[in-house]
Amino acid sequence: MRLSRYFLPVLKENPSEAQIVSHRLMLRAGMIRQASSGIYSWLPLGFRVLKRIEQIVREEQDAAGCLELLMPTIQSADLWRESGRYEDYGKEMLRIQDRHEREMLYGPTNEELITTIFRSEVKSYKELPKLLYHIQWKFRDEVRPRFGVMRGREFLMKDSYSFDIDQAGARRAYNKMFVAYLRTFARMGLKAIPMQADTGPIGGDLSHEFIVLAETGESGVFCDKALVDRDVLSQEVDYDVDLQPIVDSWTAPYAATDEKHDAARFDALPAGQQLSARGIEVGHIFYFGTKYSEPLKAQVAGPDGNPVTVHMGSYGIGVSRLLGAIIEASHDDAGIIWPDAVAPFDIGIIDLKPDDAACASLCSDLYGRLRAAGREVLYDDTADRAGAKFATMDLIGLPWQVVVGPRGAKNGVVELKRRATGEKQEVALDAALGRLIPNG
Ligand code: 5CA
Repeated sequence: MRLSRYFLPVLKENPSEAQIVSHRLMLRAGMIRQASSGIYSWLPLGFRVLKRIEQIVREEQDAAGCLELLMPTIQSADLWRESGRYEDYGKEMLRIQDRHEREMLYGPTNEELITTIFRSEVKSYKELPKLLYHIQWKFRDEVRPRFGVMRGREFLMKDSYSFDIDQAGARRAYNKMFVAYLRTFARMGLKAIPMQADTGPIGGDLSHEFIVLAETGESGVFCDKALVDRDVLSQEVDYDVDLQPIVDSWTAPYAATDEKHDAARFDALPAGQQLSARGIEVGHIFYFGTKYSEPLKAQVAGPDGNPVTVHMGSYGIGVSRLLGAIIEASHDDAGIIWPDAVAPFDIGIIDLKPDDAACASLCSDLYGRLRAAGREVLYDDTADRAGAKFATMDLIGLPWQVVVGPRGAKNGVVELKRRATGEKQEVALDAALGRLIPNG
């Protein structure tokens, strides 16, 4: 993408409404704009990151055997009356009337709707287990929408739902999601720690929140330091085997959010192992047995032909919130530092003198070859000052920068900069391509 043709409205000044660094940087980098309180438009750069995050979430759900579908954002109030949650949900639920004065709502979550799909279509225990998910916008009329996409009113969530014949089956589903979540967040360069958590309006008695440690996090958390630097991705996961040992290895050390904090257990840890911090909840998984299947009559015929009420769980990831969490975890004074796996572009090319023939020709050659090799490139071919170009490139945080000036261009040399470390190297064009094209 040539920057001259792109839409990247960067801000030089810090927007006054943004209290935390991720919100500030997302506005400054031209990723989002507020449409109304807690509701955002996603501009091209932000939308690219959102799509990449969504894709990682999708790949890990698919790998765990979860099937993607898509339910609507608007739901019928009657459905929620059936489960008994219509009144309970209170003011957080956005209630709407259609032209026939039928009561509708903008879904804050989908337990009810998925359960009715299940009960209409699945009749026998032989069709179980089933794990279904979608990635869809939600609306919660939060009392205090704040911190940009971190606590929005409209936000993108991945929510999965499991259906099993009994509690043991539901536990297997829970464990699959537990392990899939560890992998999902690790692939985005995040250290997310599963912690015992309160179940809130979703309900049930088993739940874990996945927490990214950050000073600006809204939750107070307590955990054993041993959980912080664990390697997650080096081993392949076979979702067909019993995952309980992996889950146990994560849940044995102490980790809880403040609502579930057990001071006695925490204080029993050696002082050097105690970590009391703040964190961002990027995922939350629940087992709630028959809380929804009972009132909504989601039953299948069991092996003896008698009806059995299915056991369920639900599993959420804050897809749009993850952008904020990643930026909180990965930035410096100059701007965002995107982990390679979620960066909006892999490489930024800075042409320091686009009206110089040698510069322009080397840049377009480089641009063409990188793109031919499947790399995503943002090519700054604008007539801006060098200082402004460097500042923008640092602000938007692409993992690699290639700087091309007239002197280097004459000799076929470019400067390669790794955004994360700031390390710079003058290299010949072919050597740069070698670094920038994996297995190239
Ligand atoms: N039905 C269940 C699981 S699918 C559920 O709704 N869980 S939840 O309430 O915990 O939400 C799932 C995830 O959505 C949270 O872990 C959080 O990462 C994200 N989330 C919740 N509220 C907001 C919000 N206001 N803004 C941005 N993300 C949010």
